[in-house]
Amino acid sequence: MTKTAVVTGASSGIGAATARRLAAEGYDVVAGARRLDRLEKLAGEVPGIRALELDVTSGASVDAFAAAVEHCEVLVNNAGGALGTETVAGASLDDWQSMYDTNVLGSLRMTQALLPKLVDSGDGVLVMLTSTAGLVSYEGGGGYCAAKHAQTAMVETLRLELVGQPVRVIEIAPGMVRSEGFAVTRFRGDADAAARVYAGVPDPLTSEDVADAIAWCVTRPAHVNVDRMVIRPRAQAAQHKVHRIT
Ligand code: 8X3
Repeated sequence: MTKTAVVTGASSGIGAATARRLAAEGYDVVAGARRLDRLEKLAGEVPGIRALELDVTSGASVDAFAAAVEHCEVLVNNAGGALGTETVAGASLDDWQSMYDTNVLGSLRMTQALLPKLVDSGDGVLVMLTSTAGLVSYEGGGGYCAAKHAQTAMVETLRLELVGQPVRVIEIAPGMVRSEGFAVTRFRGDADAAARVYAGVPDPLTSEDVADAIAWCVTRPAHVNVDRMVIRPRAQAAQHKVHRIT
């Protein structure tokens, strides 16, 4: 029986790259996202990917999605993102609420919906896409850092709670990734501001680099749990220590 991998937020960036990569590894991939047109394009290009509409902020959508997944060996909780760069003092409550709902509660909804199938598979893998923003904080990143720290806490808790059950719990924490859309969304569509994030940085990570890391962790033997993989470009030694060529 071919194993099934579910990837959320699969219409672009790390999610799309992960869907492609896991399909290449031989999984049946169920790719979920709100933008069905993009998902269907991806599914049309890559054999082994099925497109299924998914809004991780909606319990009804998550339930319908999970009901359409017969069995599940891998769940990649990737959907999420950053909104805004305001200080804590100046931040919008709506932005914080939205980031918490997508990154944290979205992952929680998906985990609750598919965990029984991961357990039933006898060799399940749950991957949580956090960020280096889940490990350290930085100015202007308050809401995103808070949400990512919450996901880090969730994945650590889950690993404790699931010990003894046949499910690996893996956290992938990328640093600077030049992925389609991430910075543009954060800067509310300002492409110039988004481009400045990566200005002069030789070779930020790509979505494919992160997908490669995910695929490596997922395809280890069942007894090997990579608890957390922190992955940054060589040019980023730490959150604030970035080499730029000017
Ligand atoms: C993205 C990494 O540095 O923009 O998750 O917070 S950072």
